Amino acid sequence: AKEFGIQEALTALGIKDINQGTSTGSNSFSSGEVIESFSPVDGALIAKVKTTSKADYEKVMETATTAFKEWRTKPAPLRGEIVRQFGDKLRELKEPLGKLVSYEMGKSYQEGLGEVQEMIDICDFAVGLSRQLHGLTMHSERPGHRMYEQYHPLGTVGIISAFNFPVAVWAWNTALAWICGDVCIWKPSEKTPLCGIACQNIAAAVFKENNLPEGISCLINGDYKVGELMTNDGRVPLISATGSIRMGKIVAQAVAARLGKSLLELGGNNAIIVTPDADIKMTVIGAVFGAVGTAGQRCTSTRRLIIHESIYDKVKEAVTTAYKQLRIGNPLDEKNHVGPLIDTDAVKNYHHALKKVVEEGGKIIVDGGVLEGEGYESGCYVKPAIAEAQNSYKIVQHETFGPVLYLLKYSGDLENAIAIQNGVVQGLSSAIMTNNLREAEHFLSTYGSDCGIANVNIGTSGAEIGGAFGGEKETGGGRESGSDAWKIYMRRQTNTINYTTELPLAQGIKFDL
Ligand code: UN1
Repeated sequence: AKEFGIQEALTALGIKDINQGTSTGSNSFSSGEVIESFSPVDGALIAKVKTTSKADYEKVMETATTAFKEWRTKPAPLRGEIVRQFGDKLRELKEPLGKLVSYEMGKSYQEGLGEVQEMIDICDFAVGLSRQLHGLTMHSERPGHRMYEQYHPLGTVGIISAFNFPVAVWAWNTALAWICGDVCIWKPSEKTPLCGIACQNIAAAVFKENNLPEGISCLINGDYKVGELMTNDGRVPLISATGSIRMGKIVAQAVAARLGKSLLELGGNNAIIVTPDADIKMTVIGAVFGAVGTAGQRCTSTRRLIIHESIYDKVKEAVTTAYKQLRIGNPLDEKNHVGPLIDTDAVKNYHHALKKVVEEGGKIIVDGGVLEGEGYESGCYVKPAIAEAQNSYKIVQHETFGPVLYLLKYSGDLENAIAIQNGVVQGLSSAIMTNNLREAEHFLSTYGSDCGIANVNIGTSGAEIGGAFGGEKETGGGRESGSDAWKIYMRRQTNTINYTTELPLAQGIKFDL
């Protein structure tokens, strides 16, 4: 890590004493047990971080609640100005933060930088939005009455994020929540706690420079038990949770039991349909980046290629040839395409998938395996694998967070491919590769893809922040980031004002005294 300037990056991000238990910002309340963060890049212990106890959590909540009382009174465009400054700080720190993401999580440095770019982009988006939190006006049915709606801040937003996008997902939520007038409490993944601390430091500096309470952004650390403090807490009106379907079901039930709101961003099982009219070169780029980018650990990663039988062999050949060119190794070294998986548990899940697909009758056509030897000491580097399979296999129905791509064959019409594509419980991202207008429009129609994201001649991953991001079915139904996703961070109020001296009732009801 030394030669890639990790120590300098940590210093730039205000992270000191990393082996002493880092406590910064609102996290200074942390007094619980210590968690350790190991880099999957070289296996080194990079941090010990104190977790948040129940008593610490109460203090964090108090800080957030007090901060909210002040923050909600600031005009939204002023809140936008604060987010603008936060975005500027991210521009300054893009390289060190991108490096930390790469080192703590294991994605390529390019993708680490890309993740910070998503943060910067959502800040810009939120700044503009801070002058556009529009409600409608309606015509009242009563004379001398005016009716309109306004959007008010909700209060404290709880954010639970996953290791695979350790900084961007927080920013999508927080940039919008902040301009909406909310304060945030964030529980980052216990696998990437330093990324959380780095982001908290950046936000805290901006609030301090503006004489604003740091509690506008709060951090809590630990595993799911710390998350449960928020999901069960009636003082947190909205929980935005990103992670597995299993986690999402638990969170959704806890939040629903207290009639809170949840925004769920759960698993995907994303497919690209390759029709006889596909451009093969584009298909290969989209499919390979989608399947091996972030070592297959994006919720938008391409898991299934659904290929028409007439071009099946050609596509199979082109994709397997491309796999031979992949360089696996230290993600900070820009000549490598694929970095490590997050930890050795993830390696086990990857092995399990390769074993299962064969047991169910599939055929491995690009071999997997763990890499050993110099540079691979962490035990987390695996070879991206490809298997020929059937959509009905249990393992194909399941999201394995790793670089395993399934090739599925379809025959006949496009509707057969769409039935396969939709024939899973998840509904996040989907794509079709075709130059045929009829096929493209069919895929996007009401009887086409059932996913939250449906692309034409683009892969399944790498969505832009300007659109609403999320999916249907067991993906959880939430929408984050662009479009009108901001509305979930606010409460809507309908206001009717009578400016006459009479009090006529609605629906023409007579009530004379
Ligand atoms: C995730 O994997 O949780 O569309 C988010 C993409 C990225 C975001 C992925 N913009 O692949």
